[in-house]
Amino acid sequence: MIRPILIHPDPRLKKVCDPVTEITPDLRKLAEDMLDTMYDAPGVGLAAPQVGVTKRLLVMDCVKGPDLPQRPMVLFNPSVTWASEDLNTYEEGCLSIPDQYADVERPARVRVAWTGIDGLPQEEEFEGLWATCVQHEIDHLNGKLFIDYLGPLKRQMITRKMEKLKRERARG
Ligand code: K1U
Ligand code: ZN
Repeated sequence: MIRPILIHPDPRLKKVCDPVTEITPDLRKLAEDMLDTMYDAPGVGLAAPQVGVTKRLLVMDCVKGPDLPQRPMVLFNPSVTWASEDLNTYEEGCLSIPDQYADVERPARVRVAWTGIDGLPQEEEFEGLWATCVQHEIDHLNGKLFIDYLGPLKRQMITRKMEKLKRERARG
């Protein structure tokens, strides 16, 4: 099921999300819906607050190319356990801030620990777009958006554009 994606500014996108204490059938269904919503958008990641659920859950699949097999990933309570000193700059976008892009500098490689959809602990090192995406999504779980890395003028300009977009969408 495709769920509506919240558009910035929205107080739910600024909240520090709550840890998941038990992976219930409702949360498994939410993870499935989030993957459907991410592929439909299309996007390479999605965090639970973007669909209005302020819990520490994200999904991602950074495999690009029509002939490559998908790699849908579901991460409950993800945390960065190690970050490389070398940095990488990527022109990021966000499904909650449509059609706006900006360069963001982040660690080039990160190790991330999380609980899988089967309830088992996992840990993996990510690089390239996967590393950028997992950090962008963990930021969402901490109420942080990629525009928070920009200067105040750029951030304000993008926020005003999003307010206008929301007014236009509300009018229909
Ligand atoms: O969190 C989100 O809003 C999803 C976002 C993730 C992301 C993208 C780029 C860098 C870091 C994090 C997106 O998926 S935006 C859409 C996008 O980048 C994309 C869409 C289709 C194919 C490939 C990329
Ligand atoms: Zn985003």
